[in-house]
Amino acid sequence: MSKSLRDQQVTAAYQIAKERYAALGVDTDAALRTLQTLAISLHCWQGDDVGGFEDPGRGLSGGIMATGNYPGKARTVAELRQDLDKAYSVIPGTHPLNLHAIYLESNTKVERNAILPEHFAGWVDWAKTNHHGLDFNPTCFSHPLSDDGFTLAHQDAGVRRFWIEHCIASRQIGAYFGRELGTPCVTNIWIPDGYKDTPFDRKSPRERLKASLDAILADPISPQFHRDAVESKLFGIGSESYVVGSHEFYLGYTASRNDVLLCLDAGHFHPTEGIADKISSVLMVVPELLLHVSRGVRWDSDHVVTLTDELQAIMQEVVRGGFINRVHIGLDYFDASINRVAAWAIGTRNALRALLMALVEPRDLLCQFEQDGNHTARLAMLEELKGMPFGAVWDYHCQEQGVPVGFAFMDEISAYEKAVLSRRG
Ligand code: RNT
Ligand code: ZN
Repeated sequence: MSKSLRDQQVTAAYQIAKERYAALGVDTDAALRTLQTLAISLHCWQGDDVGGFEDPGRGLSGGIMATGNYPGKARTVAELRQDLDKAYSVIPGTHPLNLHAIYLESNTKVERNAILPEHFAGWVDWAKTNHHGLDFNPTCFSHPLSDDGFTLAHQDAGVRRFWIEHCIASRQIGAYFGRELGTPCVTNIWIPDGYKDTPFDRKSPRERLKASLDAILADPISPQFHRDAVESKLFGIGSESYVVGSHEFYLGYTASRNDVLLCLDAGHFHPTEGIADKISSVLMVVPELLLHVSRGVRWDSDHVVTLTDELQAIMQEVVRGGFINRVHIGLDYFDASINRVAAWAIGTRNALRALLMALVEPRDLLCQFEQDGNHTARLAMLEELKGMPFGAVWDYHCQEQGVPVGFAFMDEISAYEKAVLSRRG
């Protein structure tokens, strides 16, 4: 089929979909205008299995794990950027990149507590060229001083101090990103600290973590440039019995301060526990949220994001609650068993599709049904919406944004695999 014929079909399908939605009081053009402004922070670490460039020989630790050895992993910062450029080229919209401290550039070894903005200047140049922001994370794992499973909550004051300094240096880098790129950087602290087996004392590590966080966050940075976030977890590999930074710990901590974002990772709760219903609850007491959109499968929390009910529920809550300006959305998964560029594209496109599906809900109608106590009509409408032609709206959006429509994005990624990825040793 010729491109112009395909374009005509996509446009014709959109016109029909637009009318179907208009009949429910939904303006799809307006929904697409909103979608265009929404940002999903792409996680750099999908590109190289959370390896980074600090010490390429060092394995991943901290209770997280990328399994698989699909060929073509990025081995250098140039390769990672090249792969990211490819991924961004098949995703509609403008989206920040989320970096970890181990993705620094330096000719000599730099201790984690000595990282500086200059080590990330190359990333800033690249982000400027691509007109998007950067987010950041201190890397409190994959390091000799985290090998016993503790960092900010470590018993040893010297070890704690090292990680406190690393987190302070990370905030400075985040502030530099925000100033340079004109859009605030979210710097998210996640630590692996916890015990494999049942602890006797659950309190002391939490007291130490609180004191460490207070020290890290002591100097305020203008929210115009920078936001802090903290991420909880229920358990990890090697911290099955106790995690210091639990959900209650960080919810309480962020609620008590009002200047730190709470990060909810979709894979960090009980296997059947979703984060969607937490959004409107925690936003009663915390100013803003960071979401790590991920997909838990059994005990693992980091599968490529698919268009699940849970993903849709998360985005519905963000949109329905009017929380678009209070929720920062990022991705967090690492799959080394498939084409890594495709993994970025699939997950990001799904997150955007779920946002679009939420944006084309007939809000007024559903609110009216609910106000009237007409729970039958509410149920019937919510079920009928599942058959509405949002796919035609999404395809049209991709076409208008100049990115591949439908499965065609895989043609580009397959060609890239052949031309670039398969030639990497
Ligand atoms: C780990 C956390 C954390 C990491 C990244 C690499 O369980 O989810 O966000 O995935 O920092
Ligand atoms: Zn996470």
